[in-house]
Amino acid sequence: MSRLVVVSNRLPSLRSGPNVGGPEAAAGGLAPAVLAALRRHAGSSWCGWTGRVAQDDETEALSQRIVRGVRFLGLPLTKVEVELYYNGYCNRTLWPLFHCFQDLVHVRLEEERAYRSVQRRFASAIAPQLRADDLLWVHDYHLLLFGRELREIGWTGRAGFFLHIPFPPLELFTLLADPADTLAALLEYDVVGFHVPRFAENYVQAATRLLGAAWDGTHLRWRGRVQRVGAFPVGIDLATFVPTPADLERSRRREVLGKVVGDRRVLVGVDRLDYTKGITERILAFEEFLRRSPEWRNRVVFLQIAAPSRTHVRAYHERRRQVETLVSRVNGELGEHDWMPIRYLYRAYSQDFLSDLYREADAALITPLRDGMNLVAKEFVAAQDPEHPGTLVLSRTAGAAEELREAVLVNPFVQSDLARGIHEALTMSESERRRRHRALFARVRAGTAEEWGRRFLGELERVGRITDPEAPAPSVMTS
Ligand code: ADQ
Repeated sequence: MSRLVVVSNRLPSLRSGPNVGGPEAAAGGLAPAVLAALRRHAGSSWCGWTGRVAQDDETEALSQRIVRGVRFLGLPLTKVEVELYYNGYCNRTLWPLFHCFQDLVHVRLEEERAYRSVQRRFASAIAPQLRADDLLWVHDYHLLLFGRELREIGWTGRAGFFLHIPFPPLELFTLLADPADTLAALLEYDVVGFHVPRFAENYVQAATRLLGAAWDGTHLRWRGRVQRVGAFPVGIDLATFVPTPADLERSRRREVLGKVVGDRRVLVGVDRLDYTKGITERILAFEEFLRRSPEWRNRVVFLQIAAPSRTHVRAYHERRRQVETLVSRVNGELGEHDWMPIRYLYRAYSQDFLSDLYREADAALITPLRDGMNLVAKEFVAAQDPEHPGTLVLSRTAGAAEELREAVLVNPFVQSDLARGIHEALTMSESERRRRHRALFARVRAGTAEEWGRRFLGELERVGRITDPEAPAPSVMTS
């Protein structure tokens, strides 16, 4: 079996010890899914930024640690790189643009240059570690150009790329300074994967319209390159969330929430604090629900947990202030001396705690404005007590909605529709909740994190680096 080399912007936080048992991510996400794949391939490595800010002359140093058979190769970034590449081009240009937040996008050529040069530096640090028959799996929007940098150094092995966020429609993608060049770089990968077909379609449309690439339903062909494009929906590690009999007993006694909310119903929201997650819109919808359905006052609590994220980017601390102002206004206007409608916590919690919380809540409000997938939705489904399941209220605009069709689907841009979803969740009969949960759980179980890695790497192993000598070499079109 080939070795697997994963490259992502950040390495997971490496903690080892008797009670931790290996590396984990501070706030869930892709790490468990990627680690499951790495452990199946002996001699594998994961390369990425350590999170440490280095001095200018330290950037060549590659740190190495081996944890449970996986080699972690850490690359430092300088202060300037963190500002221009990470806070700048990644999180002020690509993140809002790919999520269709056009008003928040800024494009600075200096930041774009830093984005290129970090990927060139990553490629030259990682290339000496690669063997010709390795499988290279590159993750996310931070590394769109990395494959081309490696090819320029001369590495010709099999390389796949997975985008964890949406790929935007053409009109938005063309706001990048050089969209055709970004696509040409992406075409250096042998397999490109997205969560759902909709994003793959956007990518194919951009490649065919801007580059003149040819599409046959599974492969793009351009200048001798043949690329497999597909949808590979990410899943979760079931064992972390599916309850044991002891978990069920505790949650039936409501050990986590009982003391805090009494016998009131609980709606829960769990997100990174990010403007794409629709937290302010959700609070406004909850307010509308309480104003329209006064019989629910003092009978329901909305618990929103928001993990700090990208705190050095202005849009994020502005959003944090907005959330805090809104929570305090709604609590002040609608609360009673013995009831706070909203409990808001700005911190990260362990997955075990979240799992208990999901199970004790009556419904989850997972209402991002846009989201590649949204793993919290799947975690909530997996954590439920099948006899007394809670209800999932989910945005139509999250990738997860393509699979989790039995959720209460809402349009997060329409406040009254969200308020309607909250009402539906709180008044749904137990038999209907059970019926929906059975269907949702079957889907979550069929598409685990492990299955996602197996499918993507299966394609990468099959396709290999095929070139197509017959393919014409169309000129670059700019429309
Ligand atoms: P994220 O935008 O981070 O991921 P999501 O998929 O929901 O979004 O993953 C978040 C993870 O962080 C979950 O595992 C969740 O449990 C955890 N988390 C969130 N809030 C937390 C908190 N307060 N404390 C502790 N843990 C918390 C990106 C894309 C998504 C895509 C994933 C994976 O934006 O669309 O689903 O990658 O591909």
